[in-house]
Amino acid sequence: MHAINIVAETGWKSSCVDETVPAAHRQNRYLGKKYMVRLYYYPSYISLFPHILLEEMGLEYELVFVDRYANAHKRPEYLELNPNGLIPVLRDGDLVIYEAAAISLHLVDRHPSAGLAPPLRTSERAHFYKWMAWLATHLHPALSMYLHPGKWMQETDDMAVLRRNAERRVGDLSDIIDAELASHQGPWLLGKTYSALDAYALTLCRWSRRMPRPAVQWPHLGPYARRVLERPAVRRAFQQEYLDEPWI
Ligand SMILES: N[C@@H](CCC(=O)N[C@@H](CS)C(=O)NCC(=O)O)C(=O)O
Repeated sequence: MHAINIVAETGWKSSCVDETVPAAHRQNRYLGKKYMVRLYYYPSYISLFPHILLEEMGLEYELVFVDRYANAHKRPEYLELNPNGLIPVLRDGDLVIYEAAAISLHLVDRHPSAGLAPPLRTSERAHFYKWMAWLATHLHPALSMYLHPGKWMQETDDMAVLRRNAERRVGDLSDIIDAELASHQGPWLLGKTYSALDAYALTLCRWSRRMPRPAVQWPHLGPYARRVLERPAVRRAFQQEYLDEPWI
């Protein structure tokens, strides 16, 4: 049976000060029932990617809201889970794992019947790994630099330069995905097969929505992102995170 509980770690609730997050996140209560799988998330962060996969897989899981603006992700109890102090973390039984791409690869391997990755030892699987690495090492960091230049630069002028360069880089990378989609004309990044990659790509497309040229403006990337967004599992994840429209 598919069940989801959105919980807030009790120890973190007292210092919750974020006004930008819907109150519903704060009203969620830890229900006391221990689920096998827990995803520590913050709305619209890269945790949205494994969140979509959990919905696609129909697993029983808990979402644990990490109050980023109360610095819950920098507290010792969270740093024990992820010493980088970054969201997300997945707990799966005794396993605690961070890095969204690694979490997702673990989930697709653990639940092969969900069919969110091509069969092992095939060329398609190799391309799946290639795109997973590409999204994690090219598009994801370029968007992070555009959205959070202050993580890398101290001076305002330097931040502006970084942002301009990151914007150009996101544009070049979007051209690459757009060309890939144009080349095979399939509905999904791998062509005919919907996979975990599509959840990753959609999450990153969403991050570009306020850029001068958002992903939806590319001729193939735009319709592709809208197609991913139409999937019921994706809609459920967006709704569970109370994400505002425009979604992409
Ligand atoms: N490479 C990491 C990146 C994780 C990451 O940067 N998370 C951001 C949100 S998308 C975060 O936790 N930011 C909070 C902070 O930097 O304090 C992954 O894919 O999991």
